[in-house]
Amino acid sequence: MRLSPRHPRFASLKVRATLAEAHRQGLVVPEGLIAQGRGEAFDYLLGERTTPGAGRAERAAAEWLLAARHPVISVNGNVAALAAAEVAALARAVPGLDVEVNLFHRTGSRARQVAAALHAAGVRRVLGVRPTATIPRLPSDRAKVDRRGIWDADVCLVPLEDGDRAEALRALGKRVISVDLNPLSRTSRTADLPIVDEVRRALAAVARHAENRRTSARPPRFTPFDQRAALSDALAAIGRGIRRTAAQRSTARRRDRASPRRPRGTPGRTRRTP
Ligand code: PTJ
Repeated sequence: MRLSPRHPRFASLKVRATLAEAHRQGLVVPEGLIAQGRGEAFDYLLGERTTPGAGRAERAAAEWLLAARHPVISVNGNVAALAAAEVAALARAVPGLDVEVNLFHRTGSRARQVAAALHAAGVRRVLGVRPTATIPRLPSDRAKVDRRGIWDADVCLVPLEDGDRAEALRALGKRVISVDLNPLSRTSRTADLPIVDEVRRALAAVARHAENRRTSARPPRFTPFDQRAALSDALAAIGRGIRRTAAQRSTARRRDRASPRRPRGTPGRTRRTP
């Protein structure tokens, strides 16, 4: 299907086409398309832009990644399909950041496909293709990790995660930074530092902040982050967006009632068809 750049929803349609193609190639699972739909709905409600609250979380995330002993980003099929270039930019901006494949619907061939997408985007070393450790008390394949990566990490950045693993990582004493457009998800509520933003915008912003931060003389540190306030901010942004749209709609309705528009192509009085 050809997409016209003049279509008002071109950007969103392009993302869908990218994911659908990645699904046909086996990189993205069908469940990944459902996840994207859920994410899109929240993004729509958030105004499809980075809210000030998400911006603050992205700045703090850059600081935490730079302060970490061993930061790791976990990459699944959706993230590889949508944001491989942003993952590569982040790996360049944060020295010592390891990039690890981690899949909920794991097969060897999907793990290799994710790694290939990351290499093609410029990530030099990709861990997790052949897992060497298992996170205890986690019944899904997400438990399979790399001893040199997530297993050893003190800070894990987990875009499009599931709540179970976020909990399991925290139980191991790791700091968890999530990226999830749903402020109500268990992942967002479990993470120490939830970023409620679209994954490409979020990773690009964290990379930008990390680049800028590296030139400062002040050593990076684990600045305190108010997780609950961040989630309340996101919910408030959704509420404001809905109220604003509702107000615009009722103003338009009042205007229409005051001066009703004539149907197109009917100058003067309209004739009723018998
Ligand atoms: O590749 P796999 O096998 O590891 O599977 C990946 C998926 C995404 C299918 C798997 O992790 C999954 O089922 O995730 P969930 O439980 O559906 O959660 C995904 C979360 O990410 C949801 O809360 C969505 O709102 C959110 N989300 C979806 N798309 C985006 C997003 N958040 C940010 N940016 C997006 N583009």
